[in-house]
Amino acid sequence: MRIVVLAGGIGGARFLRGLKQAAPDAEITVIGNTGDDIHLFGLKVCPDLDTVMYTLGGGINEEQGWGRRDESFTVKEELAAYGVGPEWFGLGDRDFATHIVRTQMLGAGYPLSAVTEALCDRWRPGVRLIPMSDDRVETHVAIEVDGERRAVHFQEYWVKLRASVDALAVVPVGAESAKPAPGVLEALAEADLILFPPSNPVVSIGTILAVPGIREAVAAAGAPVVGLSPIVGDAPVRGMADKVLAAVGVESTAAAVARHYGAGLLDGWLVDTVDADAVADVEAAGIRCRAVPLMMTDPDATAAMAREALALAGEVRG
Ligand code: FO1
Repeated sequence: MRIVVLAGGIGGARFLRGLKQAAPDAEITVIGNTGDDIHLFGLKVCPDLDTVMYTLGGGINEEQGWGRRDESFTVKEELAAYGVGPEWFGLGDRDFATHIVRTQMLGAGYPLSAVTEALCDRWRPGVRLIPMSDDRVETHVAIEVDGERRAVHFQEYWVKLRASVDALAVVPVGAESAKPAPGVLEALAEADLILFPPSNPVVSIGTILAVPGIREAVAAAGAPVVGLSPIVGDAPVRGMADKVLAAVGVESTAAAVARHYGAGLLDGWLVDTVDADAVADVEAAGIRCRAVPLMMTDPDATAAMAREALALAGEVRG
């Protein structure tokens, strides 16, 4: 069975671990968000691609959900000693090696998709990880500080500011002229199932869908499209998704996110049992909906969620 997953960072990566457990024989292709990418110290950092690669490859810092386990920060300390910032983004020594290899290969002319494939040769994530595009796309957030409006890089908004100020707009800079990376459209066309994991619907899945051709390919795909709500009980399970949802005028509820994607994209939507009252609303929008436990408390719970998504896909396909 060929499954394609549009994934962002932590939520998407954790879900993929459960999906692999639930469907061990499936051929899984992950279309990874690159809007979070940031250039630091002359290096290109791809947080969402690395979170998927490290999580499925066994190198992730489990508590954080990002970065490497058994990490040290000597290089970071030395950079700070030179007064070279930013200090608010925690790059560890082991993680630096990934960014050095990536930047070296990009500098040698390899596209990001080839670089990602090479990095995955080491990590063996057990899925095919393709960036949404080989072209540069960077999500910027418009905020207002001291009465003046300015745009900050997503990572500055997310990590430095902790999303403490309202996001007035979220802009995937460069998306309009980006092309899907090689293999992305083919994977969507050939998929037996397309999944939207509980990633951020705006800055992760929304950014992937903003690359011209990808939203259309998902909508036109013969495969059923099933999503899992990242919002449980009117609040994001993790992160500050509600902040960026507000920026695009979507209220922070499981039903609102389903409607945001729309019946043109989604065939099925899973909400958590606490949001069972949202099922009728989602079904009224033309999207088949079921209420099941959606907390990824451990790999078995996540695998159960993935099985529910597979079951719902069978229902809508039927
Ligand atoms: N998130 C934080 O909250 N603080 C950090 O210092 C931080 C550093 C970092 C370094 C590498 C990397 O791949 C991810 C990192 N993240 C950090 C997480 C990152 O902001 C998020 O994973 C995504 O961009 C949003 O999903």
